[in-house]
Amino acid sequence: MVPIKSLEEKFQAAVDAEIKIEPKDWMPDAYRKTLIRQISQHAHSEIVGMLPEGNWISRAPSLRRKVGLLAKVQDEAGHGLYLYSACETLGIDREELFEQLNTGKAKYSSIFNYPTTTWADIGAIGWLVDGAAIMNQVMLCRTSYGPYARAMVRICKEESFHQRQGFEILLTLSKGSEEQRAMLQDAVDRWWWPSLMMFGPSDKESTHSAQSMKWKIKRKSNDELRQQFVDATVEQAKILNVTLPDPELKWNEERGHYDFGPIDWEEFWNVVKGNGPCNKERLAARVKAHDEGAWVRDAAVAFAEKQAKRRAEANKVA
Ligand code: FAQ
Repeated sequence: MVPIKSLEEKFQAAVDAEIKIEPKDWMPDAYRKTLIRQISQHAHSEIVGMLPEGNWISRAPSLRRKVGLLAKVQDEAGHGLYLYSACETLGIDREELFEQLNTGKAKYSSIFNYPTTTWADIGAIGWLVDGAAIMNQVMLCRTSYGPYARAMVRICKEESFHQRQGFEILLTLSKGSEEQRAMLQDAVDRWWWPSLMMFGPSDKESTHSAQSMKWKIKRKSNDELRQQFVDATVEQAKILNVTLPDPELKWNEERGHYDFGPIDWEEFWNVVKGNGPCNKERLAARVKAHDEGAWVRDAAVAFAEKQAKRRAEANKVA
C-alpha cells in the first residue's frame, strides 16, 4: 500500500506546480472539506444575495433599470447553480447543502443581512458589493481545484458587468437633483463598512487563510484583498463626487496605499452569528422559496424517472 504521506507529498507537489486538482484525483480529506465549506458558503451567498436586490425589481425607476436589475439577479442565481455543481463534484449532495442553508447551519456572506431601503442601494450593491466580490473572486479563477476555478471565470465576467451597472446607476444619481445626491451619499454611508467586512476577519484572526494559501485555494489574504479594494474604490468615489464615511482614509505615500480606519469587528461577528438586521428575514425567505419550489423538484424527478423507464423499455425491445 502506498503510504499516505507520499500521497500528500504528491498532492502538494501538484499544487505547487500549478497542476489543477480534479474531482477524481486523490486529495487530503481536509482539502476536500475546506473546499466544500468555502464553495458551499459561496453558493449560498449568491443565492441569498438575490434577496436584497430582488426587493427592488418591482420598484425600479424605469423599464431599462428593471430589465438590467432582473438580469443581474438572474445572473446571481446562475452563479449559485455553477457553484453548487462544482461543490457536488467533491462528493456532497445538493439537497444536503440546501438543508445546511435552510436550517441556519451554513454560513453565507455577512453583507446580505443588510436592508435595501432606497433605489440608491441597488447602485451601491453593484458598485461596492460586486466590486468587493470581484476583487476576491479574480484570484479564485486560479484556485487549485479545477471545477471551482472554471466556474469562477464566467462568474467574474458577469460580476464585473454588475459592478459597472451599479456604478452607472450611482453616476446618474450623482448628476441628479439634490435629493438624488443625498440618497446616493446615504447609501454609500451605509454600504461602505459592511463591504470592507466581506473580505473576512483580519489576517491575524483568519482561521483558514494560512492552510488555504498553502493549498492555493486562496491566493491572497483577506487583508491584502481588502486593501486592494480600498485603493481602487477611493479613486472611483472621486468620480461619483461622494464622500466615503471614514475620516481616517488617507493616502500613505510610504506604503503606496490608502490607510483606513478600524473595522467594527463586533458588528461583523454579530451579523455572522445570525444577529444582523435581516438575518432572520433572509433565512425565512429562502425556506419559503425552497418549500414553494418543492413541486418543481418533484416534477423534475418524476420526469427523469419516466425517461429512464422509457429508455430501459426501449433497450429491452432492441
Ligand atoms: N461573511 O478563516 P476565514 C457575492 C467566516 S459572493 C460570513 O478568513 P476563509 C456575489 C468564514 O466562513 C460573496 N462569514 O475564512 C454577489 C469562517 O467561518 P467557518 C461571497 C464570513 O474561508 C454580489 C470564519 O469567518 N464570496 O457577493 C465572512 O479562509 C452581489 C473565519 O474566516 C465568497 O464566498 C463573511 N464576509 O475566508 C451576489 C468568495 N468572512 O467557515 C449577489 C469565496 C469570513 O470556519 C449580489 N470565499 N467568514 O465557520 C472566500 O474567498 C473565503 O471563504 C472568505 C473567507 C474570504 C470569504
